[in-house]
Amino acid sequence: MWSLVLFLVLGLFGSKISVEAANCTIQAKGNSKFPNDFTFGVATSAYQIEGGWNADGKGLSIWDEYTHNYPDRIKDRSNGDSSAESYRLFDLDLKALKDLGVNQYRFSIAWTRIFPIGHVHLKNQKGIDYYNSVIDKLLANGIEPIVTMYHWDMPVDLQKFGGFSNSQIVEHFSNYAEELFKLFGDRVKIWITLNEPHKICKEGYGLAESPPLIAASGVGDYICYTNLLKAHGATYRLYKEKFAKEQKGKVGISLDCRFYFSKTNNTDDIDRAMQYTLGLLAHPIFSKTGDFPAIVLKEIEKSSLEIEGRKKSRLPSLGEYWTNIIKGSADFMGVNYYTSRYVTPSTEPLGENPSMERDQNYQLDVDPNWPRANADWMYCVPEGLENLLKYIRDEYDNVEVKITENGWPDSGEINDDERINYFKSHIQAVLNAVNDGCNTTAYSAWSLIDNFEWNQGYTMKFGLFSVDMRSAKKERTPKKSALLYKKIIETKSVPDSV
Ligand code: PNW
Repeated sequence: MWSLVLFLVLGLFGSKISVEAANCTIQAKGNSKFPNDFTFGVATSAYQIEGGWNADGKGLSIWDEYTHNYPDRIKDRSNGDSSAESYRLFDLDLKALKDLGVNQYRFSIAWTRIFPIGHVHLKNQKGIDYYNSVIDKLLANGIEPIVTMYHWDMPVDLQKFGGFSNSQIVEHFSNYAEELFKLFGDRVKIWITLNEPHKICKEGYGLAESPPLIAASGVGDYICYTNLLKAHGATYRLYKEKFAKEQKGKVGISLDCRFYFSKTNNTDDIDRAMQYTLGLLAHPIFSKTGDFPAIVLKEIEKSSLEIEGRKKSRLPSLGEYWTNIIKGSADFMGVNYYTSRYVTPSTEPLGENPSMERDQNYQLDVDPNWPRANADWMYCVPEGLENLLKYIRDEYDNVEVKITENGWPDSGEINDDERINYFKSHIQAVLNAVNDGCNTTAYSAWSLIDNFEWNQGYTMKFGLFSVDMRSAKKERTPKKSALLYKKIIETKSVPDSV
């Protein structure tokens, strides 16, 4: 609220806001130190760092297949075949983690490294050995593992049957998760089922921007959300029934979300955009009533029946059984925050009919004074993170939040001052939110090392450590931001200078 008012006031004096925003800063409010039990770490994902795409019996994932079959779709025609080679060189990552002094490390397990065809009856011991060794080395160094079960690398053999568009994925995923609990749950106490359902469903099953390349916006993405929510819910219930008592861990999910500002400070517009993005996943899991947000259910049903003449809503019903399984199915909310937008309702129908864009029917834009990164989607908006955490506090009963990703892309500079400004302002935004009663308990920066940035290949870097992808040794070299982050972790506060 405050920042919205502030923004409006500053908006009247254009010159002032450009100074504020161009520096990518935020005003500090309250206590200058994080609580003692607040933890800091870094995050990565398997396909982006491991390499060893076919090493030691690993099976194929949709990202192996996609990068091999469609090299033109990757900006520099690269792939994750070897990338930073963490499968072979995890000790270099461990050293970097120790140098930073992190409390936790969030990494993901490649499903096909342990179960080459996705089904759990075929196990690959070498893959199990690798993750056992990663987990044991982390723990031996006092670093808590946060394990993501799925960061976009669906086994090809399961994609053949539709991946998240086939409800059988619910059983496959929960079987996989059960094996992970059995194999690693004695030592792993923080689990994340799925990374960024929005990106999985919207880009993979709606816009065909990433594998499995399904172009069915407004239909395929909604089917994907439904199956994905069920897979998550079933996994959570399984953990509670079979493992929680003995293993005493927590299970959550990482949701990607931006904050939406309104130029006219219209809170209904803000809330509607939040419900169509964060709410689509968060409402079924974290609200008291469960199910998709009421406004989304109502509007999509109306368009489907009245405008398109369908028999039922394009947004599949979760039904009472699944609504209850999914409701309350997380011990914490993982939040991946990168940037924000302004939202303005459109007077004309937008996009194709049907499409998610048409359902949402709002225009998105940015403030010209927000500093932009070398990515067309990425602007530095720390107020967005503070507002997002406050929105979650108010909307979802102050559920525990762990920030599981937050970071800034550039071209790989060692003197990465832009990244430094981004981290300083965003970690300050988190502190402001904590000072304002938000139950945020952990922060993981994206990312430990430079890695394969999906369709952007190696042209866009997010690492605190640089990796020369062409060298055989793949040394990890700390950037200036690594020194800053080390200081933040040590002091649990945001320093004025590095
Ligand atoms: C994350 N946004 O996705 C992914 O989880 C990572 O694997 C990836 O490397 C990282 O972002 C950087 O791209 C997001 O526009 C990308 O708000 C963009 C947004 C959110 C999440």
